[in-house]
Amino acid sequence: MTETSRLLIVHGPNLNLLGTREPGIYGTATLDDVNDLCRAAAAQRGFEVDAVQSNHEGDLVDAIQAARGTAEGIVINPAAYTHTSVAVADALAAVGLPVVEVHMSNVHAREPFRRHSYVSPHAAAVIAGAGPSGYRFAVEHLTALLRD
Ligand code: CA2
Repeated sequence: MTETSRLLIVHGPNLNLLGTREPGIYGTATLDDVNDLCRAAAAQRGFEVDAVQSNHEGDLVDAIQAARGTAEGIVINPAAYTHTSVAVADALAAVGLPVVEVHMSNVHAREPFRRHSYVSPHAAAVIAGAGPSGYRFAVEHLTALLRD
């Protein structure tokens, strides 16, 4: 464990719109609400949280690479890049930190293209369909992995 006991929360494209559009699929919580939820869950377990959101694939890769040495684990909702990005998957593999992948919607009950994830092979766990609470479950699982 590093001295800082930090987690990195990574949010992919369009998740900055949370709480403003498509509440039927993604709920009414904003991205700030989700980050607060992550911070609260992490704090209960003695961890701090850095959160990043980007609509740009390379920025997500940069953030994941930068986690080496600053974070002990990563919670990521890669959003649409889940289904398309070898670059995000390679960055997660390269950084070598434990990863929990989160999707607020149940990607397996939607369009077929959402059933494939380039990220899942690099994840210790995948949580889908639990809405914003999925992030809390992810933080709980990741901190348990890191503590045990
Ligand atoms: O269920 C999830 O969390 C997803 O990762 C969300 C992605 C989607 O491409 C994945 O297949 C599943 C889309 C994120 C878009 O977020 C929005 C939020 C509010 C309004 C519009 C889009």
